[in-house]
Amino acid sequence: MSHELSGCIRHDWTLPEVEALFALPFMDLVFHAQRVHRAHHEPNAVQMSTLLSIKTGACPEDCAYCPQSARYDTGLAPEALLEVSAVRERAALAKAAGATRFCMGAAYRSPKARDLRVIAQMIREVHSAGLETCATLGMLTPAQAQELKDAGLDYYNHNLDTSPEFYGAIITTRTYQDRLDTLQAVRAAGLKVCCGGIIGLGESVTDRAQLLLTLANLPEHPESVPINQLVKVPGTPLQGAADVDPLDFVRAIAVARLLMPRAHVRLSAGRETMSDAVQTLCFLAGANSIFYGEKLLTTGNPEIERDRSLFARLGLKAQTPAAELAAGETLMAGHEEAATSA
Ligand code: SAM
Ligand code: DTB
Ligand code: SF4
Repeated sequence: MSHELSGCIRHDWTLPEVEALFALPFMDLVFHAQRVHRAHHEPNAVQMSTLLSIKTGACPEDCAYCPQSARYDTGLAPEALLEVSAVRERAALAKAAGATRFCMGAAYRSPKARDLRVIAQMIREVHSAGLETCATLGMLTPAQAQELKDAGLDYYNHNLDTSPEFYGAIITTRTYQDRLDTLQAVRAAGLKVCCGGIIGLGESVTDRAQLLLTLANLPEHPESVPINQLVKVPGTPLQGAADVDPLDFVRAIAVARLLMPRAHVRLSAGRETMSDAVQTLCFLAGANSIFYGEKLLTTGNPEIERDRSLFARLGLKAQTPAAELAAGETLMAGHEEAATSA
């Protein structure tokens, strides 16, 4: 079998290799993605994260897709940092609904010291409620990443969003290198990395390949790779962006799975307008994580009942962090045996 389809953990992907994966016949690509998925993960388990916007809007950055940038009139009412007690309540509701991870998002370029202290307290509360914790607060220094780690943060989300080449057409207020520096600070603090991007910004297939290749060629693969479909928000520069062919979105999920076999690939923003059948293809192509709950940060997400019914129809179940660990160990043991006996 060719090297690209082997499911090995690699950090030396080349652009022609990744473009070749995108160019495979759809059935071959999805078949191999599912095969690699099964070698590393419980096939019918999906990790569930709930998002909460803890500080909304009035962001100084100019990300062309984002409803929270102060530069675009999207009709969004800005909100100050939430009280810790409000976050505690929302986390308890998310846990009761079945989420295992709680992700707090803030519309910052980077957090201020005073706000970070409050957020550290939020993290302690969410952690003690028995949820995994995740935060996405913009750029971090190594010291800030360490402060979050010390508060009990498990994951930090910071996306590359698109290819280095296309990035400048989407964001001008910070560089690709700024993003890579934050990812390095997050890793150095011992946090798990959640890092992915957006499909539907007007990027080419080569840009998609470059994004996924950049993620896979990081010193360590992110534990979690969110693949967002652009949510077109009126008032943003990308409100009129062309629709993504749903099958091309599925291809991006499949390539992410093949490049980063052990990562949780998250079918992220965009599910609300996606049919159950396309979501099913995404799961078949190796997605094994979702955002769960009626809202993302400021835009909609499928109703809990719709997700419950889809999971029931597909025989999917929510993955607990303990089961995830156990499955990883069992599957890896099998994999290593297979590798040594081959
Ligand atoms: N402000 C912080 C930052 O950008 O680093 C954290 C929050 S920001 C909203 C997190 C991510 O959400 C972005 O990097 C982008 O990938 C995603 N996102 C934002 N708006 C989106 C949209 N309209 N459609 C899809 N994804 C979006
Ligand atoms: C990610 O990759 N997607 C989430 C999360 N990380 C923070 C955010 C999606 C935001 C969609 C637009 C909104 O709801 O504001
Ligand atoms: Fe601000 Fe993050 Fe939105 Fe960019 S994506 S405008 S940094 S909230």
